[in-house]
Amino acid sequence: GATATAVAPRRFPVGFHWGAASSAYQIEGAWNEDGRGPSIWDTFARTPGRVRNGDTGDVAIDHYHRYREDVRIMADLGLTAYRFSTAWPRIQPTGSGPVNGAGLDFYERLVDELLSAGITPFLTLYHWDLPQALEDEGGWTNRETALRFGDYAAHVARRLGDRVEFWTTLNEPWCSAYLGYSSGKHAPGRVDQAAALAAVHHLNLAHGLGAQAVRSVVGDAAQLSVTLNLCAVRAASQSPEDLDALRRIDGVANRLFLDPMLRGSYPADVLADTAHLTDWSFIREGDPATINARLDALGINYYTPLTVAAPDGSGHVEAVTDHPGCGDLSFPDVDLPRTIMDWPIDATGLHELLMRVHRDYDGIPMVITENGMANDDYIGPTGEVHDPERIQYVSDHLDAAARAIADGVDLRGYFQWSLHDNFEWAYGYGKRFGIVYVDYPTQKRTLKASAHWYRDQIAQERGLA
Ligand code: PNW
Repeated sequence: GATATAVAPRRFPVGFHWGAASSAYQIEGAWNEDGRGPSIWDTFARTPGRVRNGDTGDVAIDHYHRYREDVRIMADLGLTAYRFSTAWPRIQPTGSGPVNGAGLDFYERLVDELLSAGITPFLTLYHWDLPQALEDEGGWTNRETALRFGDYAAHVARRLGDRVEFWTTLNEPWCSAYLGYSSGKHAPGRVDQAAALAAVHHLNLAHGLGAQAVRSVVGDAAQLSVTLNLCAVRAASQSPEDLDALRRIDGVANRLFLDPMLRGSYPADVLADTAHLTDWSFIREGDPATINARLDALGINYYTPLTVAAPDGSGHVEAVTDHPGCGDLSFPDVDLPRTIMDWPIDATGLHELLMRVHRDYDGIPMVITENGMANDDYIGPTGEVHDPERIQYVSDHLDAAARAIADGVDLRGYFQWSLHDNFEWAYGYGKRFGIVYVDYPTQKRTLKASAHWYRDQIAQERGLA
C-alpha cells in the first residue's frame, strides 16, 4: 500500500506460540464414521428448538476428511501451533470400556500431519462432546463420569504421548456446568442449579484425574494445562453493594474453578453463598488435593468483560440463570461497541484479567487459548472476504496482551478463535468466528482479510518480516 508502516519492535518472547484453535464437534463432521458413538451434542442438536435453524455437526466443515488441506492452510499462515480437541465418543463410543482404535488413528494422522508441517499440536481432551451413554447415567452430576474421564485421558496419552507435548484437560468447564446444567443453553440442556454445582465439582475432579493420568503416562515431558473462560468481571460502582455482587459472581464464575485447581481448596464464601442450593457433600476427602494437580500453564479464553451490580431492590430473582445462586444480581448495559453475538468489545478487560490471575495465582504461566469475534463478513466482487472489524479486534487484544507481558505476566502463546468458520453451538452455522471463510455448500475455504493480516503480524512479531 501507499502508507509505509514501520516494523514494530518485537513485543512477544522468543518461542511464543502463534496459533489458532478449533474443537472436534464444531469442525469434524463424519458423525457416524469409524465407530464414533453419539455425544450429548448429537442428541441436543437433533432436539427441535435447541440449535438455531436445526443445524447439527453431522457434516460441519468436514475436517475429518479435509484435515490435510486444513493443515496446509495453517502452514501457509505461518502458525506455529494449532489447538484442537479429541472427541471422546470416537475413542470410547460409550465413554468407557475398550478403545476404538480407528478413532485414535484419526488423531494420530492429524498430529503427524501437523508435526511434519512444523506446527506444534496443543491437544484438548474435552471440548463438550460427552458420550451420550455417560449422560444417560447422570453426566457431570455423576462422580463416575470424572473417573471415566481419567481412563479416557490415559488411553489418549498412551497413543499420542510420544509426539504431543502440550495437553489440556478441559475446555471451559464453566460452559459445561452452567450452560449445560443451569441455564440449559448447551447440551445436555438441563435447568437445575444444584445439578450445575455438582457438575462443577465433578468437572474439577475430572481435570485432576485427567492431569494425573497424562502425567503418569507421559511424564515430565508433558506440559499440562486446563482452559478456563474466566469472567473479566467489573462492578457497576464502588458501592459496598455492587462490590459484594462482584465478589459473588467472581466466586461462582472464577474462583470455584481456580481455587481448587491452583490452591487446592474451595472458596469458603462461595460454598456459603450457595448453601441454599446444595450441601456440597459430593466433595469427598482427598478430592481438593486431586484437583490441585501440578500445572505448567493456565489456558485463558477471553472475549468480553461483564459488568455486575447489586440486586435492583425489586426482590426479583431470575428463575433461569447461567450462574447458580446469582439470579438476583443485575447486569447493567454498558456503553461499548458489540459484536454480532451482542458481546461488548473491550480489550482492556483482557489486560485486567491477565494481571489479576498473575497477581492472585502466583505468577502462573498463561496461554490465551481463545480470542476472536463473530462478524458479518463482507464478500467482495472477486470473492475476497473483508472483515476489518475482526482485524481491529485482534490487533487491540494483541496490544493488551503485549501490555500484560510488559507488566510482568508470563504469557506463552495466543490462539485465534477460530481458524475456520464452524458450528457455533446453539447458534449453528449462523455466526462466523473464523479467519478462514467456509462456503458450507461446497466446503471451499477462503482466507479472510484477517487471515492475511494475522500471517503478516506473526511474521513481523517473530522477526521474519
Ligand atoms: C467458547 N457464553 O464458547 C468455546 O470454547 C468455543 O467452542 C466457542 O465457539 C467460542 O467460545 C465462541 O463462542 C463460549 O455464553 C460459548 O458466555 C458461550 C459463552 C462463552 C464461551
